[in-house]
Amino acid sequence: MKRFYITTPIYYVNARPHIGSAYTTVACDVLSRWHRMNGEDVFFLTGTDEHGEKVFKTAQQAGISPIEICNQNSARFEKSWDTLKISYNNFIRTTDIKHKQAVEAILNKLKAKDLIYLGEYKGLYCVPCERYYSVKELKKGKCPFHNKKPIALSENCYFLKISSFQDKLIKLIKKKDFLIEPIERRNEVLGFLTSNKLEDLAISREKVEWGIKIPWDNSHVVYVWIDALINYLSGIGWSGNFKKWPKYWPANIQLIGKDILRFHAVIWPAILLAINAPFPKKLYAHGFFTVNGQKMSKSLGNVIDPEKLATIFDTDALRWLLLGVFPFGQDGDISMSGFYDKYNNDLCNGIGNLLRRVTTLATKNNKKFIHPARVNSLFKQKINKTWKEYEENMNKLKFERVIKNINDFVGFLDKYIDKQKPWQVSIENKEYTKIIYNLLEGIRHLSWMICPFMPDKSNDIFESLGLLKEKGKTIKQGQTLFKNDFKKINKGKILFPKL
Ligand code: ME8
Repeated sequence: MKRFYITTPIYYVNARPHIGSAYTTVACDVLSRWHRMNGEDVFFLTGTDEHGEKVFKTAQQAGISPIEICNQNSARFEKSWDTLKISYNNFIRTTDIKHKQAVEAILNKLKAKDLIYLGEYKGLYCVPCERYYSVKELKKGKCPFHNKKPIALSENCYFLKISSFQDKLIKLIKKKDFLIEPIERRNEVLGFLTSNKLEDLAISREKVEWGIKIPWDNSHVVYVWIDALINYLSGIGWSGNFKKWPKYWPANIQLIGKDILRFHAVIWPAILLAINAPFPKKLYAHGFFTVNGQKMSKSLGNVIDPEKLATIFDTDALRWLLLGVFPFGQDGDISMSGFYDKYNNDLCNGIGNLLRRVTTLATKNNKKFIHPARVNSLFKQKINKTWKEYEENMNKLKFERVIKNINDFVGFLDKYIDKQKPWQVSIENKEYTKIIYNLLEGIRHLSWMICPFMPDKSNDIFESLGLLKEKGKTIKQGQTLFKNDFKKINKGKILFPKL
């Protein structure tokens, strides 16, 4: 069976889940469900990043221990992901003992290979980012992401010799053995790697208490980013065997936001090269969104809680809205008015209204619609074409285009009703049965199409078509054309009430 391993970043546990982390996680979930529908053996990993100075400070401010903060906030992430119907296979926490063992094993290996040495670091450190910045990288002396002045740090630390992997990495990216998408992000990484000499990386902190200790020197903890990246291996059960990688490794897709591209496109691959591990097949960095044109931040008070949104729109609809409002991979803007518009257009007046129209026509006189000998060839063409485009777009992570393909298909079905005017045809007439059969078959396909985005609404549609058995099928079985009978149709509930 084909395997598919997909990961989200692990989110900082000192913050609450917000619409940004929900965005990446929902995208991974849609892909996971799509690959499962295709009969693949999917492993979907997400989790929380629990060490470092930020967590320590948050705990101090709250007057509780760091692990208590981690337990509380990590549970919040799990709860939010449950609300959003995230079908993860494992939720990794970097405070898990197994993760610690994996980190220690890698550090010991790097040391044994003489790739680690003790030195002194002088630099500008941004605590919210948990990273050092060079003067060149700052914007007017401030962190480009947090708009805060970094602090000048000088401390002893261990360094990882990553410079020796620079040429190899450039080759791998150029040869597309390590795919970075979209193309702009690949160019960004190649531009960086070809015009800068990689500096050795500081991988420990001396004055930080909350972290995994360097195995041979307990006065240092592992730099939180090195600790965090290793989750992609420990999260699938790897705990230190360098001869046997877990069955799901390498990852098929590592999905991240573009803010953490360099860690995943340079540092993580350098570590993998150093330990001779296979590379993830694809790294995809999506864009960032603003809220009403503004950056989302605690100080502006515009951080959106996905659970609150889910109570307004319902979770399935929210998943659709998040991935449908702007192209994945590009930057965009979200707003409540934009969500309401899309909800009303695509869902309430689109899919919901279509389903109501068709089930109303189909439940007149309790008729059954048994698959006919003659089917509408235009329908056949449209369904096949829609699936073809859908699959291409889905496999390229062009979620908003998939959503457009679906909307377009809904428009086609609506137009078919308007043109055929079944209300002018007698129910007893064979033509009536044929029109409605075509429509029901179209809606059955529609229900499959929305399934990765809106799993429960998809089930509701199958239920009103009297086809609950569809749920147990793979997509290939579901995509067969005009083979189904519709014997127990019911109007069902209103799927998307007007808001
Ligand atoms: O960086 N638009 O965790 P984090 C789109 N722990 N996506 C957004 C977003 C926005 N406005 N805001 C956040 C970390 N994201 C590290 C990762 S991985 C080994 C360690 C998403 O909690 C996006 O996916 O700050 C981004 O990469 C991630 O949240 C950052 O999450």
